[in-house]
Amino acid sequence: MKKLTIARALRVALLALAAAGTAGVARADIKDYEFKLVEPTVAVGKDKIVTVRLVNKTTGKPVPDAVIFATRLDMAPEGMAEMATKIVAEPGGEPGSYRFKAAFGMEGKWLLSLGAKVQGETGTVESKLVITAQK
Ligand SMILES: [Cu+2]
Repeated sequence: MKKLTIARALRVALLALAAAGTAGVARADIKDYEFKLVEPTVAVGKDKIVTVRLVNKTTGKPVPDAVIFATRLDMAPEGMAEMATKIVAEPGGEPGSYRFKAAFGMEGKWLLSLGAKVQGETGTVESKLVITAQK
């Protein structure tokens, strides 16, 4: 009885390993994707637009239709992680580009944290980008 369970567990593990190997060959890894800021700076004030581009690092191509499920914008780089501002997705932009609208109430470095799902890939892309707000 116990022997049978071990044999079964081993078979499941081997199957999982084989599947992982195949997946690695057949498709890109989620780690191959990254967000990049189109502009590293933004003006201080309300309703400022931040544009990021999602690219496949191995091909250099933009990646459209990603689902952004998490965003946060705060002043962590300035030691003010608690100073967060509202950020909302903004329609428009080229395929592979993603726009957000936010209020930058203070000069300095802001940290934009993004979580996204890419079509056809398992796992999530997580990026932290530093934007400098200036007058
Ligand atoms: Cu601040």
